[in-house]
Amino acid sequence: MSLKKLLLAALAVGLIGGLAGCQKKPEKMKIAMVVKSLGNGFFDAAHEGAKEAAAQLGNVEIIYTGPTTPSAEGQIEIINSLISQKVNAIVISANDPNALVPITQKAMQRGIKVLSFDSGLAQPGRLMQLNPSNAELIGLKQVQMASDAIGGAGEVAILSASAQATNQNIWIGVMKKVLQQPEFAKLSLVATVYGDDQSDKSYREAIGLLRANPNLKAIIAPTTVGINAASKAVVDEHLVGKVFVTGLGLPSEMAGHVKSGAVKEFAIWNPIDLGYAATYAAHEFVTGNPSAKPGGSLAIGRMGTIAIDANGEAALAPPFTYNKENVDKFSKIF
Ligand code: RAM
Repeated sequence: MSLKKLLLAALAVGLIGGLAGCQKKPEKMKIAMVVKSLGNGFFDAAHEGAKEAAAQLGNVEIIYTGPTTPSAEGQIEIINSLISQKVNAIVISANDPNALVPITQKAMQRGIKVLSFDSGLAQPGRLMQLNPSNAELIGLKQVQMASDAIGGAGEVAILSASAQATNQNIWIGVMKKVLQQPEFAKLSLVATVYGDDQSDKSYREAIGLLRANPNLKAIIAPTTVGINAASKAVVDEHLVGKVFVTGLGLPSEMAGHVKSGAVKEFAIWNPIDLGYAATYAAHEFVTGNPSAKPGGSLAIGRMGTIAIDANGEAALAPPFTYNKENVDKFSKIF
């Protein structure tokens, strides 16, 4: 090669290299996970799953956020700030099915893909709702566990999360229907109270239930925060063996209560898988997968494929039951 050609070649390489150097690295896809409130072990586990999915997908950043107490107002403020940050997607566990719709619609108008998971948004406010499992199954399971714990007869009460929570309200609706079935005719629901997914309020509400209802036999808490607080209340009031707690709990938080005898059985799905699947689903909507729509289906990494129904809802696996035989094993996972 002549000196001239060599110089030209060097110039070309330099130019191309220089141009490449000016080019920005592709931006990371930003997926915000907005939870009901921070400090809830259930959502910490969902966050683990979101991070696992992000690592597998590559080039995804998870922004994990939520209010300090589970309120719609707190989530509205957070969504406003996520709109300014121009995130690509929001996956939210909603504190209210309707109050958040105007703000999530605003987000969607700005091109942000909004999905709800765990606790749903009303259909006009989101593109998809990812349910952990089938609501009918979750409701029936909890009544069945309460009935089994107390020999099929007696007074039961519900200690829920916040009064507007979409998911708990759907399950409570199912439980009330199930209680009408002849099989559960000897169970009577005497009260439904709300601990707002706050440990201290849930504990106070549980103590209130126990003192106001001396014949109470079971507390059903369809919330991981509530079931933990209610179990502690039963122990503190010296009612182990007289009142049984059941519902939805995390094995890591419930192992001690199973051992104390306050709880015989409880159930839950895998919250890590729920956060993982929600993140994959959001990714599919952002990348514009044509089957990311009602009636379509989505590939969700190690969890296979899920179908989206005509209402834009999808559901994962049935809840799993925990008792003294298996709680220790699972308490190491979530
Ligand atoms: C609490 C939250 C969450 C619910 C679980 C079972 O952590 O209320 O939304 O799915 O309980």
